[in-house]
Amino acid sequence: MATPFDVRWWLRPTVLLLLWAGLCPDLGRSPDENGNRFSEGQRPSAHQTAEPFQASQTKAPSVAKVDPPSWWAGHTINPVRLLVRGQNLNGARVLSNSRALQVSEVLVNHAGTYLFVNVSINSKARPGSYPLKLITRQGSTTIPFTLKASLATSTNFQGITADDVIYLIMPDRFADGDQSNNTPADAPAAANDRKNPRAYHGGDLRGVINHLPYLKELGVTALWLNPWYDNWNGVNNCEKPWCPNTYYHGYHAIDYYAVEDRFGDLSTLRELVEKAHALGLKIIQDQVANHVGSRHPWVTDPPLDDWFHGTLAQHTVNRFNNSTLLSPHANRDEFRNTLDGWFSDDLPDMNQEEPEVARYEIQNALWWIGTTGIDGIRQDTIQYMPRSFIRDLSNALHRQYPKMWMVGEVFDRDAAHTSFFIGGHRGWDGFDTKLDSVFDFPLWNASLLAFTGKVPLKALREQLKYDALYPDPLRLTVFTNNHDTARFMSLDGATLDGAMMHVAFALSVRGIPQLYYGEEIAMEGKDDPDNRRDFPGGFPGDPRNAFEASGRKQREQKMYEWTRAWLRLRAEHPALRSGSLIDLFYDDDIYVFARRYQNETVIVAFNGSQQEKKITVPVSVVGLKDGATLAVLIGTATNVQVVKGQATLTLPGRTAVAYKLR
Ligand SMILES: [Ca+2]
Ligand SMILES: [Ca+2]
Ligand SMILES: [Ca+2]
Repeated sequence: MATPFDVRWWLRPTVLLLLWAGLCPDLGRSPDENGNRFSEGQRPSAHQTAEPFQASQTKAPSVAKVDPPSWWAGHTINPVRLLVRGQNLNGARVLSNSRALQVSEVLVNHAGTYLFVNVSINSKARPGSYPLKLITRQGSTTIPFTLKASLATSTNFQGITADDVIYLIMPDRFADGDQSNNTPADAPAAANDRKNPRAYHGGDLRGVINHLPYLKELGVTALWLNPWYDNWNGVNNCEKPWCPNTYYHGYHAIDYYAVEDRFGDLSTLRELVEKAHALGLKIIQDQVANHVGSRHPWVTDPPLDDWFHGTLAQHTVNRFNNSTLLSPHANRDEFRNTLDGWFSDDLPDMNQEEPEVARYEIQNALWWIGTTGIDGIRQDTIQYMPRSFIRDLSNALHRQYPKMWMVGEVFDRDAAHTSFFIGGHRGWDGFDTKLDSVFDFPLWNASLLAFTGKVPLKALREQLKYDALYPDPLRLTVFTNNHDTARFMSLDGATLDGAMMHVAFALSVRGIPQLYYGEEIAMEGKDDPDNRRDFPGGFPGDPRNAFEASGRKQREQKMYEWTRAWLRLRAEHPALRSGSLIDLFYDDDIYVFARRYQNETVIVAFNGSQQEKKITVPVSVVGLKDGATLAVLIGTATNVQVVKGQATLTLPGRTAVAYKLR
């Protein structure tokens, strides 16, 4: 297992190289230059430039790509380590022409196709172009590199708290704001087909920008977009029911440093962040450090032999035996399969225990934040990466951006499992992941079951008691649905009033709520990809526009107004955002809790039965005195007087009511 005391870790070739390098006074000390000076016999690593390969190298070097292409002076990561992709790089030396940059620790792979180099940036260096020179015996070329001015910390990198409500957008399915990007030159016509739920539909960043006022008016405060990394533009064909398909969802990156060309470009993304911030909306990037797409150039030509766990031809596939990640009694083979197995045959698993991979991915996370000004990260499939890496990534984010926030997807319905991954406490393995938040899959599951009538309402309270496992339950991300789960309205037992209670619960219980696009108009959709339907009115030629009241059906409008009302209530009452949660009443049909913060108390009541219910709730336990009035904030109920420390609430069937002490 990946513990800090694992002897195998220290026997890894790269670690040996770094240890050895640290003992060698000659390495990394030259101010302007540091090539590979070691004879092959000295190099314990398989990654070093190999002299025998140089003999067969007859052509001049060339550079095709530099990751990252830019960095900042005064950054907490200094030196930054560049990964340069090219040809004929064996034996390369790298030179800096400027005193602002110093290069060291060059490493080239066997094939001469990748070069790593450290670049130390003088803290007083000014923004601008700082090309590096790459020289081999066969010739020389340039490594383009720039220093950027830092974005303002007062308006960017704000992090996410319980004062926020997140709205998840699948960019391809929300709104098409730029039809000119729908047919890239290298894409077959079948890749863009609104009749195929697995093809691109044309949605993009411009579409999100165009609808920022709609989102502001709805009342959410942060947008999480599914990945905007560049994905392959082609179409997969096969004889299976899921073909033809595309990577419209964005989870198969072919370039960790590029924006999907169908969604826009880096300047469109920056425009989105700036315009969102101007409206008080934050932006959350979906990052996927666990794996890349099988069309990534690394897959046929990896930068290092251990860059991935296995190869396209030979790898294990994750059996998703997630409990082996939690259990101290898991056997090594099962544990390693869950960490190292490919998420699917076309999602090569990154090896974060290779220090070069970890460093690459941490820099990549920070590059996106610094370049775009985003406020948070949603980290995909986070549990399938070593807990030491989650910690190192979290620490690196907070070191540079103190408010930065990352939520991890730990898709599991057991709170013992999800709580193991949130930061703020050490697991049995000695690790504190420092992870800011995890999605509350256990509570999502309980809410779906309760509000579709499959379990009694007290099941909500029975789930919430396991908040005892979390260092701070207010940091959980409570969600109603996401792009991987069937929409509420398409579940067995779903009704509009059930969906309304499900949303009201997420917006009033402890934690940071997250809604899924279209939920505010009660969109339907079974499992993936049916749960990713186009937002009505977001696309050219749509028969109606549900972004406007006039384009909504009656039930859509009812859901919209309800959702907006609860969002406003949450914004107006600190108790609903930051308050402690106190159970007041729970049985098969009813759940009533109070949220208390400083002098404010809000009481929220859910009646899951068809009948009106009259219940007596002990409100003296939350400090309400006789003669006080509980005033209705939302819901069709009447104000109530507190008598003898109790309040008798009359709750209409199948709805939620919120009260406030007056
Ligand atoms: Ca488009
Ligand atoms: Ca693309
Ligand atoms: Ca993994």
